[in-house]
Amino acid sequence: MQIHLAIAAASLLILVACGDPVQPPVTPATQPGPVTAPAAPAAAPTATPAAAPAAAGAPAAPGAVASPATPTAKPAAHPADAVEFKGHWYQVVAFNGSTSWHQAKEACVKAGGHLAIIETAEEQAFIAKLLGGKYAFLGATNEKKATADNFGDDTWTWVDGKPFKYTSWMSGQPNNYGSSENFLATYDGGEWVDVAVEGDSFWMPTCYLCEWDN
Ligand SMILES: [Ca+2]
Ligand SMILES: [Ca+2]
Repeated sequence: MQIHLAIAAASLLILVACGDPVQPPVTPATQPGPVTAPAAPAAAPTATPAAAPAAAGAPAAPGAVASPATPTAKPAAHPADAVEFKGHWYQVVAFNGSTSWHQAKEACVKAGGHLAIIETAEEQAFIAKLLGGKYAFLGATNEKKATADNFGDDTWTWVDGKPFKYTSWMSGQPNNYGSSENFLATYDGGEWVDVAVEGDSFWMPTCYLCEWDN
């Protein structure tokens, strides 16, 4: 009886040893090498130019490197038939009947530009040639500042608010004839005269000159 018990106890010890219930579990931290996500598959092959139709425009010439669009480029404001000089664009707009300087000013603004602002001798020479002797309104006035005996250069401002720096007055002008000449215009050779808002018997406008800065 005691022998049987001893054998049973020994068998139990063997079973316990073989079961090995206290063996420390293998933790992931002890696994050799980090577990990483499977590598992303290689990018799908891009479509060949032949398979991808051009989105717009003519296809690039073979070997040509497509240049990216310039995001800062502003769409042109000037009409297609305006004339360019040093990055500015000009158009002589003729009219029949009476048109006031204010109407001319508004028309240029409505067209996306402004009555011409002449800032250099080069620009003056250009517009004189463009006008070809036509009597045109230009973009300056002294109507806000003028008085009967105050019509000097220092009272004139351009439509953008800047004071005169360069001037191209005709000899004897401005003279504020009749105390009502508060608007800038051109004479035969493109030189400047001060005129009445709709012209008068001495000077009648036949056009105005619009300018666009792009
Ligand atoms: Ca100008
Ligand atoms: Ca005058």
